[in-house]
Order: sequence, then C-alpha cells, then structure tokens
Amino acid sequence: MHTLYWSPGACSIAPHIVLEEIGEPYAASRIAIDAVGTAETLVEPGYLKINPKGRVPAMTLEGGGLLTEAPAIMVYLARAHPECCLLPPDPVGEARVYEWMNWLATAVHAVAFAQVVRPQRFVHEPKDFPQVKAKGRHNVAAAFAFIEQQLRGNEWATAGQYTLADIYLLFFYLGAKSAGNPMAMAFPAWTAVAERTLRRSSVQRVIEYECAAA
Ligand SMILES: N[C@@H](CCC(=O)N[C@@H](CS)C(=O)NCC(=O)O)C(=O)O
Repeated sequence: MHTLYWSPGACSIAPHIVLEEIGEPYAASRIAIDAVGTAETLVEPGYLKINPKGRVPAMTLEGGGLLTEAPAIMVYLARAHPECCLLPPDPVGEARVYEWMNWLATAVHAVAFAQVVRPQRFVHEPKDFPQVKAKGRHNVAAAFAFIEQQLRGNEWATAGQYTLADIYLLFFYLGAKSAGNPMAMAFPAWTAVAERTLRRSSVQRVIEYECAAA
C-alpha cells in the first residue's frame, strides 16, 4: 500500500485528505519537522534517506518509487481514482484546479508563508529576518484578499464542484486560523468554502487522526 509521510500542521494534510477521499488502504508515517522555523534541519534526519528534499508530504507508492510535492501526490491519487470526481472532467475545469494549486504552492506557500516562517531561506543575516517576515506578512495578506475575492459567491473554488483545489485551500485556511487570524470575520467567503469542506467525513477523519497523533 502507499505510505504517506506527514507532519502535524503541515501541507501534508491535503494529500492525507485525498487518501481518505479515495478510500484505498494506506499507511501514514508521522515525521517531526522543526516547528520554530529557525533551522533548516529536520528533527528526524533519517527521513532524508526517504525524501532527500527533507519536506513533507512524500508518498512511497505501492508499486515502488517516491512521489513528492503535495499537488503532484494529490493529482496522482485523483487521477488513479476518477470515480471520486476530485478533478473536473472537462479540460478547462481541470486546468482551473491546477491554476489554483500551482499558485498556492508557489506564490503563497513557497514565497509568502516561507518568508514568514523560514526567513533564512531568503537572506543570510539574521538581522534581515524581520524585514523578510514583514514582507511575507504583506504578501500573505494580499494573497488572502485575492482568495476571498475569487471565492465570493462561489460554493467551491472551481466549476461548482468540490475538487483538489478546495482540499488544498483548506491547509492554508487552517494554518491561518491556527496563527490567530480572524478568518470568519475577515474572509467570510473563504470561511464558507472551508466550512463546507470541513463537513466532509473524510476531512473530519484526517483532522481527528492528525490531532490525536500530533
Ligand atoms: N513544494 C513542497 C513544499 C513542502 C513543504 O515545504 N512542506 C513543509 C511543511 S508544510 C515542510 O516540510 N517543511 C519542513 C521545513 O521547512 O524544513 C510541496 O508542495 O509539497
């Protein structure tokens, strides 16, 4: 079976939810990563032998091989289980899902979020970290305003259908909420989509499991 390497509070929650959605048996292996954001090293350096990128998620495949990058893992699982309808059937709808995921993985996760929690990836000198973090907070605020505007009046992120984009968006929503952002007040449209996503039993199972295992 596939084994998902995950960490509490990490973006690995998104492929974890997809695994629950498709209902195939899988194993989940918890990896400890540095939560403080001051070191580049993993708490579990042995994990580098599994995923040399040193990040979660990663997933070893039942048939052998390793998949990394949250969007790639999610797309693989959704494509392997088309009956779950986690990708729209039409090319434009499918491209809209990739449009969301690509932007979330790059502009929001790898840039804005990382500037706030991993400033050492952007500048060498610790004295410059506060400036990088401040710019990151600015970038996060701009990205969140864009998400809110895109979701206004929509039931789901794309094409009137629950997709991988909604699942991936939930990671950013939960991260922002646990950082103390007043999501319901500041982002009502995003909150409505997130609450719809949170009502799914697959999502609830993953959150319960990850909270209990954290
Ligand atoms: N581009 C990767 C990013 C993965 C990533 O950065 N994951 C974070 C958790 S959300 C991580 O492993 N952080 C460990 C670290 O920063 O050292 C993806 O989309 O999967």
